[in-house]
Amino acid sequence: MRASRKSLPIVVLVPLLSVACGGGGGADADNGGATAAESDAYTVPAAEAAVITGIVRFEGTAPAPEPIDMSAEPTCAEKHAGSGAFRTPVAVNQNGTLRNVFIYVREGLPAQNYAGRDEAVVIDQVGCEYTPHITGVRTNHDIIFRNSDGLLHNVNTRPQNNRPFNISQPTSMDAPPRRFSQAEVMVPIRCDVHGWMEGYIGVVDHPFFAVTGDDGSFRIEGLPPGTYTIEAWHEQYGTQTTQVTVAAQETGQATFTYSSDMAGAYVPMGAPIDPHDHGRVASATH
Ligand SMILES: [Cu+2]
Repeated sequence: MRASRKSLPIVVLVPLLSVACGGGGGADADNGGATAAESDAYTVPAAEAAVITGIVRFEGTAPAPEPIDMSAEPTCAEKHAGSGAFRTPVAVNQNGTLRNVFIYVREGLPAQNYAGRDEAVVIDQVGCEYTPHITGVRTNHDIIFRNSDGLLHNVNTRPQNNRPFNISQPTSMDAPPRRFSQAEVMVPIRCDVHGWMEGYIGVVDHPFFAVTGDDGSFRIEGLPPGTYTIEAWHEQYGTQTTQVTVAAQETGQATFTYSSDMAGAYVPMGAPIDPHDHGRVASATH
């Protein structure tokens, strides 16, 4: 439905993008486009900018990591020598928090072309795993798929609202940058050669997102003052949302708690995201 309404601008954009990506100077052409977009990007003034920080806790007993048999790929198996290779969809940190949770502003953001997070994100294939496992990226920003293993991988993306692509990477290389034009949480990526390889990309049309790491915390800064719906997404335990109101220069807190009881939760994939508070913009009360 949405696609048909936007068909005109897309028709104009696609030839430009394909020229930019297809030519030998693809990276330069893309950067040129990004620079033009960045020049009118909006940075929330320091006197107004707010921060939302938080932590993702985990309660209960984490499921045991599943060993991966990489014996068919000695190059990858060697990279896991000693520790072994495991699937860890539930990655619990030492401090009882949950790693690999995608956190983002889902609602409440005044519509703007926000500055920030403009650098290309790199998703590497190392030891027959995606690194990072969970990646956040802005719409129309570069994603570089890297193969550091020197053996055949392919990157098979399965978006529902974006154009899918499937890149074959026969040896160590960087693929030309790819982009998603529509916000979508999440886009799964798989390798058809190695069935255990899986990752997820959160695509949002603003820079206010994070992925929890080794301490389960996150920090989203440079926000306009406002009331936001913050969503947490986990690949096995689904999504949770919370509302946080922040005033200028204030730091708000958001805490999420997942538990082992949530096994079998509904995990949304491909949800289109329109995070903006259109009413607020229309009334121009800012
Ligand atoms: Cu692979």
